[in-house]
Amino acid sequence: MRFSDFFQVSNFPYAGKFLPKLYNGIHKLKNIFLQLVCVFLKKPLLSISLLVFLYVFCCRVLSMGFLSFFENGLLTMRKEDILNVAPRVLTDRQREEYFERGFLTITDIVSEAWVEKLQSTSQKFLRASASVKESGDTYDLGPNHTNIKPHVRRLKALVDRDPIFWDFARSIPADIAADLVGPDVKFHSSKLNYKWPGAGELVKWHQDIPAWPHTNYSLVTLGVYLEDITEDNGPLVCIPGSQLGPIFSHMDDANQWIGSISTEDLLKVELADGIKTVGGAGTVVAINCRTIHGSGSNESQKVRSLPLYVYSSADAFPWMAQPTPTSKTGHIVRGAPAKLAHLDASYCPVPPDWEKVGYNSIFASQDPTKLEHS
Ligand SMILES: O=C(O)CCC(=O)C(=O)O
Repeated sequence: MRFSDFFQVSNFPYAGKFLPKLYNGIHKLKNIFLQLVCVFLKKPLLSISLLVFLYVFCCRVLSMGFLSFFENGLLTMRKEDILNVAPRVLTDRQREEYFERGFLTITDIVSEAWVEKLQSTSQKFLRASASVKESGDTYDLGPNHTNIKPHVRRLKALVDRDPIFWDFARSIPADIAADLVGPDVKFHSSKLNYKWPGAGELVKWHQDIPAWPHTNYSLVTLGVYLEDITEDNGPLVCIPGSQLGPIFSHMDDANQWIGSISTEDLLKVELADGIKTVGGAGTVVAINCRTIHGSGSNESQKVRSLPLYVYSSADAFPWMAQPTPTSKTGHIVRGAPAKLAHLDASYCPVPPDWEKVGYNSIFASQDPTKLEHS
């Protein structure tokens, strides 16, 4: 009796219909397998390469989880859509580099006239800080601040401090943002970080998005160097490709915000790959909100002043209270407001409720006595 005849005569109720189909399926699979074996014997090199590729692909998908593989590899930032629109100020190569590495150093982009205006407005606020004794809405003061020697770590909500800062936000940085997030650009926030000689201030490794999570990861921070920045006066340091990796928690074991990535998580990051973004006054460093970055201490004799402006695509919306809102947050600075929200499918750690706990600055959140810079 043949195997198929057995099904015909069986008493099993579905034997007549179902089991012969199963038998045929097995038979076809067997044929496919035999054909594959033939191909393997005829073209062993090609077959081995294919198997190795499949093995590596499966390992990667399994180790990342299916969702994060697709979200990190395919779905974030809608790179192709953005690159399909003609750039305003960047080259295609620069835009490609931003998407590949998660950051971009753009030299000679801000005019000397703008650098001078920003510098003199910043100086005005440093002089005015002499009469300020503690941190508040305008200043984050360091421990060495006196009325004779300022130690301002941050000028907060920059665009609300002086119209010059808002005029600048709507000029060249908005064009750069349009080239990196798409033609419809929304202003998010701004601040000016100072690094004083000898103050030993480092900004520890962190990502920006955990402080202000949004529906997508288009957000870009544009840092504008107001002085010539070399390797020793506190340049921003970025880890290439880290925008495609996980978003790390910036809380400690007691679930308190620490504004930096834990020592344990940093073991998973190639810190040695960090690139110091140097350049003359007027250089802009664009950093994607997922890119791991930080900065070393200022070993020079002069203060380093760094205005930072954050933009998103118009279709990115915050899903928690914002830590550093300004009166201009949400303004469309290029293109049109969004009619649809864009959501990148991803997990993102939930920050503290800033409306309840308040936010001072990254310097106040991080403990500068414990440093993980490589
Ligand atoms: O001021 C710096 O060097 C780093 C700034 C920064 O990354 C931040 O404030 O998030």
